[in-house]
Amino acid sequence: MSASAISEEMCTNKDAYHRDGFAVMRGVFSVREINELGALLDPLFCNFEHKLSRKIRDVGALEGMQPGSQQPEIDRATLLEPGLFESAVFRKVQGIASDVLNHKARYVFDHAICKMPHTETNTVWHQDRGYMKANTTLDTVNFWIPLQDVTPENGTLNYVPGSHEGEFLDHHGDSTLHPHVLTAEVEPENVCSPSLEAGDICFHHPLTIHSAGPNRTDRSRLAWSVHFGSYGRLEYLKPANLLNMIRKGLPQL
Ligand SMILES: O=C(O)CCC(=O)C(=O)O
Repeated sequence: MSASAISEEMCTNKDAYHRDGFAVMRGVFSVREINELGALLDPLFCNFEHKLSRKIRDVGALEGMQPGSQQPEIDRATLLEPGLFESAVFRKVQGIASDVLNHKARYVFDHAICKMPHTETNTVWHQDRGYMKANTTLDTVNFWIPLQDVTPENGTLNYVPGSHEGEFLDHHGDSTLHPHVLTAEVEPENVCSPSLEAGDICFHHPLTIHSAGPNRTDRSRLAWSVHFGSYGRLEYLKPANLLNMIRKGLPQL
């Protein structure tokens, strides 16, 4: 898709984003651009069981299952492969994020999640803000970039439309989940699960409630998530968050 076609479509997408808390953009990347992204991400998942760390885990490999066999995840894949910052996908998505934020978009965070073939692992209901420290607000826009077609059968995202207008929910762990995973108690009546082709993207607000189901197909389902904000990595230290940290640190008077 050309830059001018993207900006034309952007008005509609911004309206959808503000109304629903998420938007879908179709045909953003060429096959070549998606292949370039795959060539950077795929090697990071090799020998996965030898790479485990605080940022690298398999949230589905419970009860003795082999790490890497269910839902391997890598936080800040860009630390392992800085070439991701130079990719066409990153550059285009940063441009779209600037349009959504009405401000130059700076990188805040990224993670890559692979649902292996026939994994029953769910990405449980959450708001992305649930993974932030309490009282930390991030005014980011969070992109989800699948590297192949996605449908409910292989674990596309499920969104609760309009949930970004609601409250920040309590997030907690659960004895049936990997220790990294946090979830919110929700019983949504209305869920939207967009089917996308490789080259399409979704983006959502940090308070939008979402999840993703198992992968019931023979192919793995890889997606790269990238978050952008006006303050970049300093988003965590913006004045509102610093004030909260200071308040929390002060003794009760
Ligand atoms: O890829 C997934 O399964 C979930 C991704 C997600 O929840 C996110 O990027 O916010």
